[in-house]
Amino acid sequence: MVHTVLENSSRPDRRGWMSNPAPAGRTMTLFIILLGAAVVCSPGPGAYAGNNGPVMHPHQSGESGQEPVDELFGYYVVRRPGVEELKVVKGINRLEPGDEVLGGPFSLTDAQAFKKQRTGMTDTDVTVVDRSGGPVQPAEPDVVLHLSLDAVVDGKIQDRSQSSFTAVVHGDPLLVDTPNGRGLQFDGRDDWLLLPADPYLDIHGSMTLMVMMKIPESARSEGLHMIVWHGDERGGRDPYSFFISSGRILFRRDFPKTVMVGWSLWNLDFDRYHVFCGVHRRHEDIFEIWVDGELAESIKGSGKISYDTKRMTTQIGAMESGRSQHFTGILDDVKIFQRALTPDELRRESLALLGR
Ligand SMILES: [Ca+2]
Ligand SMILES: [Ca+2]
Repeated sequence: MVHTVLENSSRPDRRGWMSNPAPAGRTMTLFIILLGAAVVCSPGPGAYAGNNGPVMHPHQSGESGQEPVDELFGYYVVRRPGVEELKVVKGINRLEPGDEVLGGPFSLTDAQAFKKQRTGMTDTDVTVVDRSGGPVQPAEPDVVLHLSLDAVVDGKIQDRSQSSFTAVVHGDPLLVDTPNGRGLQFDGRDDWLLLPADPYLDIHGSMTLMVMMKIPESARSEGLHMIVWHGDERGGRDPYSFFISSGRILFRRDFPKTVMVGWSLWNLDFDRYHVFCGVHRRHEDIFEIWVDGELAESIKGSGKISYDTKRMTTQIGAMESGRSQHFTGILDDVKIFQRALTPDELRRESLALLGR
């Protein structure tokens, strides 16, 4: 069923949305069918274990300087049976039977633009519609995880990003009032959250970690406090981690050669909530720490993750499945983006969390 519909659909050329579909679209469509079939036929969440990982478009990383959008995790614009508005779907494995793919894979921004353009075309084709409505809602930039930590239901926390993950709560972190509704207070002993192994969180390229939190003054001098960790049982093989150690906040990636950027918490106002970001700009080989929307530290560093990461999980507030580095303090919001946010976006997102 999926196959029939996809075969009938055309895949517009990335550089010419308005033009007629190029002949190459046919090949691409077939490729999507094959890839789609492979994903659809694979059993359950472990589907990626035996595969070769994301397939990149060799020509998409070209002239524009934009990062490549891969077939598995890019955004697609689809017409879904029974749904009037065109839909933007993230990831080819989220296509549903009957979906007609109009374009993709795109970055989120491109997908929104494409959707808008197609919607406009349909309107003029069919009937004249007054389009003097409000401004276009800005799209949230490639966020793959957003835990607002406002509620815990049956020991679980719902992710608010398009990924719709469920985080499992371990221990008994306390729900407390925070600037953004509520947050979770971790006791530093046995409280932590587990997210599933999923390709969305298995980020190898550019990324942004963003956390709004309040930490006790003791963090200035003592202890190891894990905030966000991605890894498995192997030491020194952590694709990303964000933590406090010896009075510094650190963003680290093991390639496996470690690259780490840190910033001293010595002068931090511990009575307030702060937004910390760890950013990796792969194309520029830069690692950054941002504090409350300002660049605090940056270093040059590069590497390509050279080990298997497919079964790795993401954990909040501890590492190694809750065996070490328990976080002490309050987490209000945790966000992960699968690209490096621009300085403007970092400022805007941080200040929005801080309510300024
Ligand atoms: Ca919150
Ligand atoms: Ca506890």
